[in-house]
Amino acid sequence: MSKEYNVAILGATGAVGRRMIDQLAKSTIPIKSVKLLASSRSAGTHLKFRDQDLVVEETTPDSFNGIDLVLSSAGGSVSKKFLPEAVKRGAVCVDNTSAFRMDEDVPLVVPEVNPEALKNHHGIIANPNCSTIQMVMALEPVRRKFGLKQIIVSTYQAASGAGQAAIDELKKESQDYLDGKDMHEDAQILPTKGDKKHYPLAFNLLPQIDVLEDSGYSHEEWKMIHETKKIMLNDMNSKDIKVTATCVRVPVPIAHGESVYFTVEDESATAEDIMDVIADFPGDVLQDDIKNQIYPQPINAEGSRDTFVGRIRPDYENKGAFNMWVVSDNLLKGAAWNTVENAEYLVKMGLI
Ligand code: 25A
Ligand code: L14
Repeated sequence: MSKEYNVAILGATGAVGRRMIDQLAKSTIPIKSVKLLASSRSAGTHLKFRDQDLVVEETTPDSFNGIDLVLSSAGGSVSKKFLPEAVKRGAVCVDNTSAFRMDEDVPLVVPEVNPEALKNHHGIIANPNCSTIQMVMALEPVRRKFGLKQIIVSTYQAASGAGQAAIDELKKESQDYLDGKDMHEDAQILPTKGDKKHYPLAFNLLPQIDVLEDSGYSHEEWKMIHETKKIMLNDMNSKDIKVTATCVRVPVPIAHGESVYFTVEDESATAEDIMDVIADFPGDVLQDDIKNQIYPQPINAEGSRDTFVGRIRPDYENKGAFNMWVVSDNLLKGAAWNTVENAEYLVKMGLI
């Protein structure tokens, strides 16, 4: 009989954790048991896994006794505290936070793009940032066929990237704005929880995601640059593809958009060629029919595991250069689904 796994979800009550429960329920992983872990705030909460009623438990190191697989999304500091404890107890962890992504011995994996990297794991596998995942999903087929020289990306990121509380904040601000009330007091989390100032997102745009660094870039922009290089080139500082990013929060609850400008090595590539390789790539859906006004939109991407790509067009003033528009559900392919998909690959590849 094939092995069945004891699975724990750390951060089970969050925006990502709840979707992990759902994605795990739909996955091909043979499951013996599921344990839901969160902070003391949520202990005692009842949540469903398939038709089982489960009670959320407060996380302690011993929560991981007997666990084979951990899926985690409770913030970087929680992962740093608990995942080494889980590994010590024999578990393999797929972590959705930024805690371990840049560690040498931690694979950073989008299964369609670099599944082989999973073989090098030492107990922890990192899930990339949501914005990075959907960008490399769109660009990897292009890189494989035509080579990539440079990427210039601007993001249009949904509030849910900052968790369930940020979605709630956006809704409250929107209602207050429509009611003619001041919404500045509603802003408690965005642009980023840990920072000194908070600004309303409703009817607004915030060009800050995560903390701003002395370099002038936000940490989210830094992550997009270095994670892309680690995933595509296995070297976070590689110079083989030039990458730069501007990350902007927009008042959309779920699903990120990205305007991606890129240049390819093979300058004979046409926009139609780019469309063809993207359409053939597993997990990508080409939505590019300008005659019929078809292009990707966040409200249509919400709830789907796919990455949607459209508006592919050449830069007529530069050879081998293109623009495109990429949309995906940041809580699914950007987080919960990519995490569960990594776990499916670990099982399929015999790596747990
Ligand atoms: O900046 P950091 O530290 O990296 O944190 C990142 C945060 O962003 C989310 C996630 O928030 C995370 O906490 N996140 C991370 N990666 C993400 C991604 N790729 C991402 N979001 C989108 N895309 P979250 O709110 O969605 O989920 C947080 C989960 O972590 C649990 N948790 C927190 N501290 C913990 C812990 N688990 C174990 N030990 C700890 N010390 C957290 O559980 C949740 O499951 P919880 O018990 O704290 O309760 C969550 C419940 O409370 C509600 N809630 C959230 N915020 C507030 C709130 N209620 C009142 N006031 C609030 N401010 C939620 O609705 C939920 O029911
Ligand atoms: O690095 O606030 O995975 O939108 C992804 C969501 C960082 C924060 C990560 C957000 C997080 C980001």
